[in-house]
Amino acid sequence: MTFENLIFEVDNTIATIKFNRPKALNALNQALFDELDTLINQVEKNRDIRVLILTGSGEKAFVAGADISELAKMNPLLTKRFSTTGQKIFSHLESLPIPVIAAVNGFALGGGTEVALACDFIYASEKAVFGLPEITLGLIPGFGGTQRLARLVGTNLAKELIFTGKTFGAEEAKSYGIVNKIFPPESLMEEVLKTANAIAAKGAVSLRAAKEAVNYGRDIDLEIGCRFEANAFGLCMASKDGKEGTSAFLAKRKPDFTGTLDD
Ligand code: CO8
Repeated sequence: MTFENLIFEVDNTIATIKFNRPKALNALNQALFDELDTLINQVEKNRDIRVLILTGSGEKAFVAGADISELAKMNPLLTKRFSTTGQKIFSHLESLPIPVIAAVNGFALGGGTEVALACDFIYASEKAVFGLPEITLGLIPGFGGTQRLARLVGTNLAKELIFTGKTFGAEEAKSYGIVNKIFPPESLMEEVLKTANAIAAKGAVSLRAAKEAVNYGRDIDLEIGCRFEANAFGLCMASKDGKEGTSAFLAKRKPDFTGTLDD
C-alpha cells in the first residue's frame, strides 16, 4: 500500500512514521487516520521492529491538530465518529507492545499534542510548540487529550491548559513533565535514534513486559499493579534474554540479547 499522508521508513529494527501533509501543517484528516490505522497494524505484526518513532515531515510542524477545514463540514454525529476513530487509533498506538517515541519537531497543537501524549515519551526540538487550543475554537480536545494530559500532569494544571487553550514551548512542556528532553532542531532525530537504538538493543521480552506493567499499573491500585509486575518479572526470568542478561552479569561480560520472542 502506498501512503499519501504518511511516510513510513524502517531502518533495521527502528520504524519511523512521518506525518506528511505539509500544506496543512500535517493536520489529521480521515484519509490520514485510515493510513495510520493500517500502518500501526503493520508495525504490530512485524516482529523485527523493536521501536517506533513518530515525527512530522518538514521543518515547521509535527501535527497542527485535527484538520479544521474537514471538521467544519461535519455534523455532530460525524464529529463524534471522527473523535472515536482518533481515540481508538491513539489507544492502539499507546498499547503497542513496543516502545513508541514522539520526536516533536514543531507545532504539536490540539490533536498533535494528543497523539504525542499517546506515545511512551516525547523528545522535542527547541522549536516545538505544544497546546490544546480547542477551547479557542469553541471546542474541547477530542482525541483523548482531556484524559491523558490530566493523568500526566495532574488535573489542575491540565484544566488550566485546557481552559485557557494557551500554547507553550518545549521548555515549559518539559517543566510540566510532558517532554523528557529538548534538542536543537538539527540534532533532534539523531538524538531520538540514539535512544531508540539503545532501547532496541535490550531484550524484547523485558521491554514488552516493562511497558505493559507501567501502562497497566497506571490506572489500578498499587497492590494489583505490583502483582502484575511480579508475574511479568517471572515471565522475563523464563525468557532467553532474561537468562542471558543474568548470566552475562555473573560472567562479567556484555549480554548478547537475541530479542527473540520465540523462546
Ligand atoms: N487544520 C487545517 N489546516 C491547517 C491547520 C489545521 N489544524 N493548521 C494549519 N493549517 C493550514 C493553514 O490553514 C494554512 O493553509 P493555507 O496555506 O492554505 O492557508 C497552512 O496550514 C499554514 O498555516 P498558517 O498559514 O496558519 O501558518 P502560521 O505559521 O501562520 O501558523 C499555526 C501556524 C499557529 C500552527 C496555525 O496554523 C494554527 O493556529 N493552526 C491551527 C492550530 C489548532 O487550532 N489546532 C487544533 C485543531 S482542533 C483539534 O485538534 C481537535 C482535536 C480533536 C478532534 C476531535 C474530533 C472531532
